[in-house]
Amino acid sequence: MEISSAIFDCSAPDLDSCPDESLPEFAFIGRSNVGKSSLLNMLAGKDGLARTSPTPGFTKLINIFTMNKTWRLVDLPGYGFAAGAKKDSSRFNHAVSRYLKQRTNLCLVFALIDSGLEPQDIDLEFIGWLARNAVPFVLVFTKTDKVTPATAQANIAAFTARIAGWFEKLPAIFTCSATMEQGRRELLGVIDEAMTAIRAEANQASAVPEDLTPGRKAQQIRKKRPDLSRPW
Ligand SMILES: Nc1nc2c(ncn2[C@@H]2O[C@H](COP(=O)(O)OP(=O)(O)OP(=O)(O)O)[C@@H](O)[C@H]2O)c(=O)[nH]1
Ligand SMILES: [Mg+2]
Repeated sequence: MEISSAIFDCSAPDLDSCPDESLPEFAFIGRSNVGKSSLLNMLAGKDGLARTSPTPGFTKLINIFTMNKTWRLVDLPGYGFAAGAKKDSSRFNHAVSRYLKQRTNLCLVFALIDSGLEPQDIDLEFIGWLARNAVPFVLVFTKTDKVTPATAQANIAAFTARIAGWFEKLPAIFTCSATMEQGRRELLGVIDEAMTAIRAEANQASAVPEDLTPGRKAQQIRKKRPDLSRPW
């Protein structure tokens, strides 16, 4: 998929300040500093679109970008970093939790994990939370340029072994390096596939038989999250 336009929409402090739910959204989540904003820029093909920093906890708002005028990328604040000393560092932003649980046009989450680290409790805990809340996600192991392929593979295998029992079918796994532009085609492919499925769903909805009562018709075409049994 080509990205012909990538535009910053807004920074929202909470769910209620997010724009209307008219466009499908794909969001990046993961520990502070894992590379969410960098990956967003790499997919958008636009350096500096989302602001990146070596300082953990840099992204503090829900930052929303519109791609090709038809779908959005959403850069979320990370978890695992607390600016206030007394805050529980494993708690992630309340706004992020509401966004992930309630945003009806949220199509898919890219859950980012550092490929250079052995499984971290905080990531395992977060993936468990996504699973319990039925948030559709794929796993993306980041910064592959910083480690040998063997190390990355060992860390990925160890991580998936820890979470395997939580799912009937493991979520899809991808790797990426924003520095080397690795993984771009595959991740844009996931979005492309999701958009195709959404369009097909919309077409089906518009083919709802005319003889239904208006209430039933509305029920059938109401926006809903995509079916979790999709191939990814
Ligand atoms: N070597 C390498 N460095 C990366 C990669 N992706 C991100 N970084 C660096 O990691 C640091 C954090 O990147 P960000 O994209 O800001 O991370 P983030 O997850 O958005 O961080 P927060 O907003 O703080 O949650 C920056 O210094 C990036 O340059 C990568 O693929 N390879
Ligand atoms: Mg960021």
